[in-house]
Amino acid sequence: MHCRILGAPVQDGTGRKGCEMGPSALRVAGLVEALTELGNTVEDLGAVTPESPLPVSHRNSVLKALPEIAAWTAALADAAYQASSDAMPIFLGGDHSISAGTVSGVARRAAEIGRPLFVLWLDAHTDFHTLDTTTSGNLHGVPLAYVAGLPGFDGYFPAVTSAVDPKRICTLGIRSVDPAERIALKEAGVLMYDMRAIDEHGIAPLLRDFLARVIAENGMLHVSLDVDFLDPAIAPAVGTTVPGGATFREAHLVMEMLHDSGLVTSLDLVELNPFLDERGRTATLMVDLTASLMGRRIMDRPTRSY
Ligand code: 4U7
Ligand code: MN
Ligand code: MN
Ligand code: MN
Repeated sequence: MHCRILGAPVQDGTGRKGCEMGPSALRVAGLVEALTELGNTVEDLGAVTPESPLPVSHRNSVLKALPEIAAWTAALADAAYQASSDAMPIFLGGDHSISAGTVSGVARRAAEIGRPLFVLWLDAHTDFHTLDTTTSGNLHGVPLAYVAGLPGFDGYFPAVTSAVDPKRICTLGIRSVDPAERIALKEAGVLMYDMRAIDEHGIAPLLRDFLARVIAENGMLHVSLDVDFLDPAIAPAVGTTVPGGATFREAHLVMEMLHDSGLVTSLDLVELNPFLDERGRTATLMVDLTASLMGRRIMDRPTRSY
């Protein structure tokens, strides 16, 4: 596989500083080396440059850094579209607001190729607020609603040229959903596997069902991995910890199954806040999970043939 690494040192989408250092920490933890060792070729394109923010005001007065995040979204959408022409882009956040740009860019690419784009959202949260419904004002809580084409972003964020069909979105690991998101998710028909579903059924059959849907439609698959998908006990370096997250093995199993499926065409590694880490353990775990997604395995056999 040919991988293109793009840094997105964005932190204005959260209430807390530090995500700007995410791309550096992932590089220091050996991301490029791990990918290369697995036989991939890697092109590190460095950091994406945001466009200049244009002043805007919005009726929701709690919104933070709207011009800045809109400017990043435009630049990242372009970069993602370019980088996905003939390689697998890996986007290093930065907070989760970067996915407004990365997913819309790869969605434009998928539309051009003529294949549907599916999105696997690995997160404690659903990030399904609109600019009107967010009560925290932190724009890392809106990217999934934006790429799904929900109304209210027009005139603030770049127009979405190819929205992702909400029925092709699967959120996995969910354990924190705000009331407005709950309503919007149901209305849109997003596939939601919360932590209870994982507890009751095990994570493998849930993921297998979703992957079967991607295969059935010959889809492309974007994976967006938020650090807070993981249990805070194993991944402390995130501003929005929620107890009861995915275990070490659940997370690796997801990545191993994704590798064996051969379906993943792009990846976000987001929300890592190195300032909150303990001796680099979260950065290292994110790199190890990426390695599992790219083919590192315990024994030399697939987890299941697809
Ligand atoms: B993340 C939240 F209120 N929903 O809107 C909000 F719970 O990218 C959290 O998943 C958003 O980390 C979390 O602020 C965004 C909150
Ligand atoms: Mn998130
Ligand atoms: Mn989250
Ligand atoms: Mn978070």
